[in-house]
Amino acid sequence: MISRGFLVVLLNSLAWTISYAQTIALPSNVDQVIEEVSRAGACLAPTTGEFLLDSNVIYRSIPQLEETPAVAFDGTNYLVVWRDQRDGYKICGTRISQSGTILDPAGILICSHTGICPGWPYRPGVAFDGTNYLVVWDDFRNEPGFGDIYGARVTTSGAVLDSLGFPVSIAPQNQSSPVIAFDGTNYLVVWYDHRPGANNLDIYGARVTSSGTVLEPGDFAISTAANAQLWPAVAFDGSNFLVIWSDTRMSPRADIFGARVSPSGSVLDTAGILISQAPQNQTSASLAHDGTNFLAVWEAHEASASYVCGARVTRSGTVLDPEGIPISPQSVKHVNRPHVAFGDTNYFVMWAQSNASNCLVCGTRVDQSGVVLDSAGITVSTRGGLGSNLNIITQVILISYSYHLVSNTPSRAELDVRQM
Ligand SMILES: [Ca+2]
Repeated sequence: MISRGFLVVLLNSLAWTISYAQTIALPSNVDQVIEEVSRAGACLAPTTGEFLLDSNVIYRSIPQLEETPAVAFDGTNYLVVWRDQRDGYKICGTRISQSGTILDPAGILICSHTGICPGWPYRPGVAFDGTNYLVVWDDFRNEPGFGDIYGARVTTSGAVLDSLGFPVSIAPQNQSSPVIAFDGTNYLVVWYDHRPGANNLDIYGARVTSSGTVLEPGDFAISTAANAQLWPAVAFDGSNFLVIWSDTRMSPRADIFGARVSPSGSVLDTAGILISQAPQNQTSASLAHDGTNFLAVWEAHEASASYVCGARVTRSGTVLDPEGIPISPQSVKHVNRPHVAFGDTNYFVMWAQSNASNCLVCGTRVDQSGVVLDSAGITVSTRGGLGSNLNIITQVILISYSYHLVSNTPSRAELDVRQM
């Protein structure tokens, strides 16, 4: 029985492969599975190159979960991190080469709820600064039930430089679900924050240097609008960060708002930028930048359906698609967890969707003018889970959709994607 799963998609930029990771929860065995899919050839069914991410050594198979993965790329390898419940809660990671080799088959223990780092860590985020990775997570070491944000640097060889983890924010109340981006000098860590009190969540952030110094130990507010701002996403455009989130200031519905943050930590849009105010809820936002504009995507909920919609946002914060771009097929009535990344030419947007019998992971290219190129959707994986409960897939994360052609045939990537 597959009870829960997630997906990480890595596009191999050299060998024309897509890899994805999937948690499969079995009654007596829980392992994170990475599958590699060759993009060459007509058959792109995800059946080749399967291997266990962490099949031995410190991670014994017990009926617990791995969940909430995040991944970054260092130019040579990927670092995948996740929350692992086996033998207690911990943040684990492994490096994966572009050819799909697990470089740390024993896993990298980044933070554990026992011993040196008793923080019941959860929901990691990760980014790369050109030298090291910074992994951030929810951490409950200071007060049970009230999370803080902690971080630790991990080298490209997989060494954890901050074995205790360091606090990014230990403000009162709960700090939750950090996301992270790097601007060439510093990281910006962003999370949603319960400090105003129940039902009035806000978006906060802090910059962290490459050496692990928190530049704003007291952090700073990015949005303190009325009601709840939560589940942020962040990306950097070469000049500023854009942070977006789900926002209930016009309660009861949730809309998508954003704000730019300068590399010096100034919030440039203190009132927020309204990105989508469709009639019902907009949630689960994801964000990427194409060198010119951002593309924000989110779940757009209707009375008995949910779709993936998106909008482009300029560097100056202008929303180019205020009516929203329908991205997932309108014939598919239940989608969730969209994620977006940018390649050399187009965006790739992924989501989980359900039909009568199973869950699929599907996607489409979206060009820089906002045109959906694969309007019927591309099936990325048919192994998202069994049954029609879309909640089986708890995470779908596309981390790097960048392809570098080994020949001068740029249409090949497009064609190969279509063949999926
Ligand atoms: Ca608020």
